[in-house]
Amino acid sequence: KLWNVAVVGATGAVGAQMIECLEERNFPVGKVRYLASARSAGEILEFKGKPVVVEELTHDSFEGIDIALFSAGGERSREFCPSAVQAGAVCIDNSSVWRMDPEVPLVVPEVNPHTIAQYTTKGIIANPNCSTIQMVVALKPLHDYATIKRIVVSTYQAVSGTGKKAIEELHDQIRAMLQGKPAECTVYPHRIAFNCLPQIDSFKENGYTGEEMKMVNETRKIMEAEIGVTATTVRVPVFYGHSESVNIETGRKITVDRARELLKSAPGVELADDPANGVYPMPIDAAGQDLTFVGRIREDESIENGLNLWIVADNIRKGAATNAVQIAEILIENYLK
Ligand code: A2P
Ligand code: 11C
Repeated sequence: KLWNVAVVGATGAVGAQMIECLEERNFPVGKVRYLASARSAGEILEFKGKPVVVEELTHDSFEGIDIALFSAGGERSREFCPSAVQAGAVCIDNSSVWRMDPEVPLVVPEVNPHTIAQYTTKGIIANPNCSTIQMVVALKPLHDYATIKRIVVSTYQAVSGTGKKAIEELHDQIRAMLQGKPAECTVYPHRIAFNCLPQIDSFKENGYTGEEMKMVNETRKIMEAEIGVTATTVRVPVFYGHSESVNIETGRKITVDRARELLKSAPGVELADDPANGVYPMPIDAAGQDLTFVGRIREDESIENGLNLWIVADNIRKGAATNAVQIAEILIENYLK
């Protein structure tokens, strides 16, 4: 059977990757519809070599659509997911607006695929934040073995997480600075070229940013456990691939060897941990890949049961588009008729 699929935000960084993932993974697509703002209406993109005209997103965009992949910002998801569901589609939404809704499953296929069953309540499945996805993919096998009590994470996040305009801003600033010209800042509050910004999203009352609180709350929902999580999220001048320094405290000991063994056979994980030979995960290797790379595994010698890990993945692929298409694959395999 073929399924009619709409990509909402088809002209964006994640939307473009969703299209590529559907093509690469040979998702059984019948009709495909590309939706974006009025600015892009009429633009011609492709699906498997055939032209597809981008249409303006409206409440009537979803007739005949079985699956709607949303990545056009939270406001569009809030306004248009209900219309898509009304028209009979299941939404897989990459924004943050539905993630913490108790009636909406928040899904990472390697971690909690069984929760997809709850999609029937609202017709929406939420795709988690990119930095959360890669962390839980790597931590789930360790949690199953030794029960994670607490996570301390610091991130090094690529500009592609902000979208197309931020990718251009980093390019433009680097070019300007190398030519001795001033760097213009429009997307970020400060220069990102040759800099690090300890702010992703806006600051909340507790002093943490939105991105930091997403890591706290989404991790607990996806792992279905009351794990203590504390995060510092930082934007770095990298185009693709988020990196994370992760410290975990567990209920029982995991040795480095055992952690490597568990991660070697874990779904979606590639162990890259041979420091003697200079092998460890880096964004330049993870970019364009669907796996989550884990390395630099060390015992935390300051506590009884703790580990340090370095976790890297392509934030646009596994962190967004690939995860959404994987959810769609499970949906058609096990749930939709
Ligand atoms: P458009 O290209 O027409 O602005 P990114 O995250 O890379 O910035 O991409 C955002 C995506 O969301 C783009 O496809 C963008 O379309 C889409 N988008 C932004 N605003 C709207 C809107 N008001 N209605 C529909 N799509 C929108
Ligand atoms: C970033 N993680 O790297 C953000 C982007 O909630 O899906 C994704 C925001 C989200 O900027």
